[in-house]
Amino acid sequence: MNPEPSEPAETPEAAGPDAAPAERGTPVGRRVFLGTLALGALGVVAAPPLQRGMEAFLGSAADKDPTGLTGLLPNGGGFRYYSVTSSVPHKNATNYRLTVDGLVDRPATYTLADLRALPQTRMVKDVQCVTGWRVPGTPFEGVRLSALLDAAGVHAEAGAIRFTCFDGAYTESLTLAQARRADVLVALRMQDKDLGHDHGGPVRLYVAPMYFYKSAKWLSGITVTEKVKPGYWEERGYDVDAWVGRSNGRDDEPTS
Ligand SMILES: Nc1nc2c(c(=O)[nH]1)N[C@H]1C(S)=C(S)[C@@H](COP(=O)(O)O)O[C@H]1N2
Ligand SMILES: [Mo]
Repeated sequence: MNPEPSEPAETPEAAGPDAAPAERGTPVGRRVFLGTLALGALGVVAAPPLQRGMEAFLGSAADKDPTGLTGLLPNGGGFRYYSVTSSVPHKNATNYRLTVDGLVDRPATYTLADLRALPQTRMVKDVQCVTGWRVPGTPFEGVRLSALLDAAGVHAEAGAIRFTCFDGAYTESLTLAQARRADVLVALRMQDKDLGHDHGGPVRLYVAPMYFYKSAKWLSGITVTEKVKPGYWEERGYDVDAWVGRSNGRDDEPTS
């Protein structure tokens, strides 16, 4: 699998690991045209689950925006919306829960209020997607993952973390050493605002030194395991160790 589609028209993004059944916020310009071509090619090249997701997205987008131009407007932030599912339940302070379990002494379930009550860390670093787009100087704020791991009491034989999401499909992984880095957050805020639904709110992972696919949105589970189990895109060809500029055949400037 080519980890770096050079142009969507030649290598539709839907065929690559960043295939986005619902991608919005594409900056106006050449990519808009190419992106539109890529959408046109989808029916031919997409795997059936992605195709279903795209059809669902196009259907719902058309309901709200008969001009079809919503997806072509700049979103002001340079981010693109990605989800591997066609819809994701909305969670808020009332019904959001994050579980920490697996090889730990003290499994725990956190509400949003619980997470907000813990010490918060703010970092400003670049975001880099493996398909090429980059958003410089993005503030993220939340609880260090290492703090949640320390609170849980990780067993000596543990070596990795598995992340699960309330979209019901996406997964990610880190080694325990990566997970303990000070620049890995369970993020509650992004761009100095509470994380909105589209960016994975109310809680997403933020792995600053790695390509953005590691930063699982709609985070609902942190399971301590013995070994790394590759995540959603990693099972589909992306590098498990996703250091920016040192993986996936790319040479981007490091983000931190
Ligand atoms: N649950 C979930 N998390 C996810 C993804 C996804 O599809 N589902 N996509 C990943 C990829 S490839 C990127 S580039 C970023 C996109 O984040 P954004 O939608 O906030 O721009 O989320 C990452 N986390
Ligand atoms: Mo991505």
